[in-house]
Amino acid sequence: MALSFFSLVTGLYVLHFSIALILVNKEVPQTRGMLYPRESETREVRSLDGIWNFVRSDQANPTQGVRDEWYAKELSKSRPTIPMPVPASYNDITTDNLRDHVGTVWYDRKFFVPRSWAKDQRIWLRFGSVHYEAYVWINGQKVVKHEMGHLPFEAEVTDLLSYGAENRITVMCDNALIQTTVPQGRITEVPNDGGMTIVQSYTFDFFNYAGIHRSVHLYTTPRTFIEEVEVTTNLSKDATIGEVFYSVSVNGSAANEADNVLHIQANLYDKEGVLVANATSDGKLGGKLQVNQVKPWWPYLMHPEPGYLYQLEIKLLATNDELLDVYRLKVGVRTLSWNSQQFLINGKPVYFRGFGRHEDADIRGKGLDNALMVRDFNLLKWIGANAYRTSHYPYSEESMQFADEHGIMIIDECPSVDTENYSQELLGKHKSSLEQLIHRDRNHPSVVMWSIANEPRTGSVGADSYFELVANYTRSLDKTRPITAAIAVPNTQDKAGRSLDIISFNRYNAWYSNAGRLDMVTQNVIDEAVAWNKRYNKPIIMSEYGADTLEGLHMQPAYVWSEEFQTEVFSRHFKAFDELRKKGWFIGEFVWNFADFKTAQSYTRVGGNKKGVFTRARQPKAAAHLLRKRYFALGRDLDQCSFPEDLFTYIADLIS
Ligand code: GCB
Repeated sequence: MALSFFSLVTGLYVLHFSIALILVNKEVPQTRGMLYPRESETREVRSLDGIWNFVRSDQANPTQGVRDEWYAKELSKSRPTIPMPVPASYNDITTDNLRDHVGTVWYDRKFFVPRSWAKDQRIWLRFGSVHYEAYVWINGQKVVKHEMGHLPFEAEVTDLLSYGAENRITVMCDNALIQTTVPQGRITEVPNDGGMTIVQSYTFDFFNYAGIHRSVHLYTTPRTFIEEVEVTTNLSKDATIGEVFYSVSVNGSAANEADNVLHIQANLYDKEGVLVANATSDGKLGGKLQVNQVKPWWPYLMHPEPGYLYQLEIKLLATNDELLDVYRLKVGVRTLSWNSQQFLINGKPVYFRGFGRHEDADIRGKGLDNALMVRDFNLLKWIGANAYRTSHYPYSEESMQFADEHGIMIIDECPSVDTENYSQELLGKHKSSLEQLIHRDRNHPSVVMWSIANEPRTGSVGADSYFELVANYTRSLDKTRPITAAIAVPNTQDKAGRSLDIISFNRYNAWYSNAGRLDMVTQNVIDEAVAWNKRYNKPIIMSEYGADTLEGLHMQPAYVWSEEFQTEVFSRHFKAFDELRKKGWFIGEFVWNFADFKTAQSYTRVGGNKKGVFTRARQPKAAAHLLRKRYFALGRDLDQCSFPEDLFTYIADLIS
């Protein structure tokens, strides 16, 4: 049978097919350490954020700086520099065409290291994220190289620093995306008016902002220190007793001394700072804390006190009880479970009402911005959302901590978007992106699901084995959370759904299909969700729907791009969702998008993607008010939350 199949296909097809078949499950590097930098009685943290010096390489000669050793001295000695804020994307800072630069750019700055840091401790340099690839030098010495945006990396720099003296850090950042990066892109040489030029293209629909996107820290640890903490939690059936399982790894010489039996003292404090549980570890540096009368972690609007967090204090002690290191982190006690119909938190079925989002803003691009983050969470709560997907890459660690505090559930997505041209190399990078993501985010109670890709080409040859390997790998790293992917191919063509726990689908009825036809939304949404469920017998989420909307454009009757149209498109979807909710397996609705965002230039985008419910400046469009009424109505119906006083505007006492 195989023979006759092969004889029917072309040589190229056979080659592709066999490449797909020989994908193997190779090991990927495992992340170590990388605890979020926090001060304690044994640790100091210093920020290197601020204005750095910046040079762009000649696009036609991206490796010149490495060959000419620009890192060996101040950048300004090699090239004229310009000031560049860190953290920020560099693209929208200047008034020239830096926005569209392809290839490498360089940053440097000087900093002092205090004399006191020379004493018996270790110093680490940590980046929250650099997009896409980073090479780092300290005082001209190579420190670390990291590929993959949106994820942290660090290296020990103890022996490279000058103590009580000035030091220099140099970073080269490369934004080029090719077919084996995550996400994928293409670099081509194209004729322009002056000869030839390098062009970066990609199929995904957001601007490829680049640079040092998140904070840069130096931090100290003792010689022997807490390198990793992993926490999982459990609740008794009646939700009165909580269990916190912790496991710690230690790095340092004391850990290797035969006569030194290191142990952990773990203390758990409630919000008021009262000690509610403590334990001393076994020889494996792990153990369990039991919390009576526990306050579980609940999502926003599912409980009067959402986002309840305890503080876990981990003390590393030597045999003689000498205190070696202390690290503290917040812990939410909750359980997750799922079956072919439902997703449950603390035993209660969840209905997700949320958004796909982007880290995106005017001027700073994808740079970490606390003002924007706090504003966004205020808007999420104002509108009554209980969840968002980190479409289409990991968001800042600070925002994950904020989601924990505020009870916002996260579908945590790796940076694989529009995945195609499956290859062994891509598979390795894709798995690594998930490994780094899970290592970073595994302790966040807000993270309730992993999304292994957005709109992968799951109808293509090889997609089945590729996604089976990616999903199984993800499961091997974390069995406590379900796995999804946001799929856009028709369900009849999809080959990845069988490897997922929850099916998410993206569809733009009345926009990309049947543009303008508001009468062609509701039934299509119902039919497609039913078809996905029939095919896989798994819970279904609509992970994207929406319509581009230019704020201030009004048209009655509704017409594409107007505020009326977006409002109507939402309303037609709501009707479908309510029908689907009755079926028991439809578990969530996510609008695309929370806010307008920047894309590559194209004739389909006016200044970017305008499907936001909020403008890029984070002000509501008309549809935001409608969505708010729905999300709170769902909250009241499903979770007995109360309505905000200003949810309905008084019209007349004739209408109630
Ligand atoms: C999608 C993509 C998202 C796009 C959106 C759109 O399906 O997942 O990244 O921005 O459609 O607006 O086209």
